[in-house]
Amino acid sequence: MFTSPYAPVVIPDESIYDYLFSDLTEAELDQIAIVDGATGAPTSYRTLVSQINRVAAALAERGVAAGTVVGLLCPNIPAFASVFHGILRSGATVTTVNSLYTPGEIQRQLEDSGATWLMTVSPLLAGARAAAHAAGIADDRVVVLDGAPGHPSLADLLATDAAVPDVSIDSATHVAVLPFSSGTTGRAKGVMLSHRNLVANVQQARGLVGVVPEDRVLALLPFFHIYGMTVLLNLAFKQRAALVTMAKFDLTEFLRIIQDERCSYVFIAPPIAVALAKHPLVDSYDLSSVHTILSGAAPLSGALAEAVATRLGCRILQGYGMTEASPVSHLIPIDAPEISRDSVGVTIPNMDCMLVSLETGEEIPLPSEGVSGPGELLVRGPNVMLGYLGNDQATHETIDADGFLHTGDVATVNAQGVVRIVDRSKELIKYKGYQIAPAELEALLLSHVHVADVAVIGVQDADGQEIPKAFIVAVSVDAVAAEVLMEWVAERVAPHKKVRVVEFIDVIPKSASGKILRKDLRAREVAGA
Ligand code: 4UU
Repeated sequence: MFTSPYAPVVIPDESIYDYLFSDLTEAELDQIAIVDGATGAPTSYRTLVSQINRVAAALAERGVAAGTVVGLLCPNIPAFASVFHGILRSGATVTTVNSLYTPGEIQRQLEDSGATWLMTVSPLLAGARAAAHAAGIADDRVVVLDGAPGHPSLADLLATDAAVPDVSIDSATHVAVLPFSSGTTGRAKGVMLSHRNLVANVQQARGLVGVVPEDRVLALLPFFHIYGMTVLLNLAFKQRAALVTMAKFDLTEFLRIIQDERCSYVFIAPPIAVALAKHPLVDSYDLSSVHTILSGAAPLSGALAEAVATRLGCRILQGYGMTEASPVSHLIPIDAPEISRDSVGVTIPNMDCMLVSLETGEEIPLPSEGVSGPGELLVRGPNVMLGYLGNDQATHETIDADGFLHTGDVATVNAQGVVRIVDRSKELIKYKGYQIAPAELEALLLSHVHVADVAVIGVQDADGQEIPKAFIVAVSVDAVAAEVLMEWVAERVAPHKKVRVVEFIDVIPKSASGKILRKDLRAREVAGA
């Protein structure tokens, strides 16, 4: 076993609201909490906290309470912060939905999470309403933040004069959020994260991330995903920094906002590093305000990290984690230039780790010098989820009797405790840092009349980024063109889940028990390349 080189931190036993906002000083209340990147409009901590409390009061007045699950389908706009924390303050649970989801995908998450309310914005209303109706949620429980006829709006909620509900939250057991993740196998499942999980992860990571009150943090990564939720929405507020929101990625707008809003700390996923290293547009903007970039959610090569740091004249860090760990478990700390940018840094405080051999399941010892052999990374700590909602089997397959979360990632560790992610043993595919569950695409493709069998794996594109590829057994030779199948899938899934390469194959390699042998397909892919 190995642990953090840092001393443990104290994790307060309180709700995420109390942890983040209850001790704001008068001076801090006047600071800017969040800026709308599109318009430059600022919101102070005072206004933010007031809105959170009024949303909580208005929801409680309408019967929302502990046990209620509220879906939140909203891009990164300042109002996200008010309603996200308002829902939590009411004692209810938030399930954050990817704002690019199709109506079918939204409906599935609403149903799987047991949501009885949905909050969204008017540009997403058509799909949101269709999904809500299909999931049995009536219009008076579909809040349209910016207003729409027949629906409550954020202004309606803020107009309440009801008192903030007095909810008692047992932080260790009260489910705060239900983000969805496929984990090591199968389809997306609701990940039960408690208030304590969320508090813990900010407390564990904040010192190493090093965001300070003076920072202006670019909030481009979506708040609905655990990276944006913990590291932007929660950690930046705890540090009393200002978040600058960006609702959707566009390179020109990204560069303009950094320049005009003088952003100092930018959190990214690796594809943005590719753009920052290579794109000519980058030279047309003044990015001198940026002192640090942190990349996470997918592998970042050391060479790419160096290229970004050199071009921008800033520091680059890498973080690693997963939804099931709230998410952070490893970070390159802000003040550790000696740690290789090829690595994901060291274990954060209050966590234990272990590497186990993929072949034997035996523990791989921490080397006294040099680097260990590769093994599956297991992590344990106060940020590890309570479990998957309504799926004890998946929970027990993922968290073992000793409390270790099996990440499905293959890592090495050196004598200094620096961890490198070298491979992935689970099914999961990451496209631009977003999850794709192969099982979901396989089930969809199998429902196509011309598809007899299918397996989907992640392969690398020319920039070294991961894309999903489908190996397809057609019902008959030349039954269907690859483009037709890709188009058919694209019409049914969120853009990040599109199948980007198709190869027809005679038979899908499977084990005796019928499991797809993904490693054989990966080996075939590597041999082909
Ligand atoms: C190689 O993507 C995330 C969490 C991202 C995160 C965590 C801590 C970003 C910054 C930070 O400081 O969660 P999920 O659940 O969407 O995806 C989890 C999976 C991991 O199991 C791993 O396979 O995403 C992959 N992953 C990484 N892989 C996440 N970060 C990395 C990384 N290198 N740095």
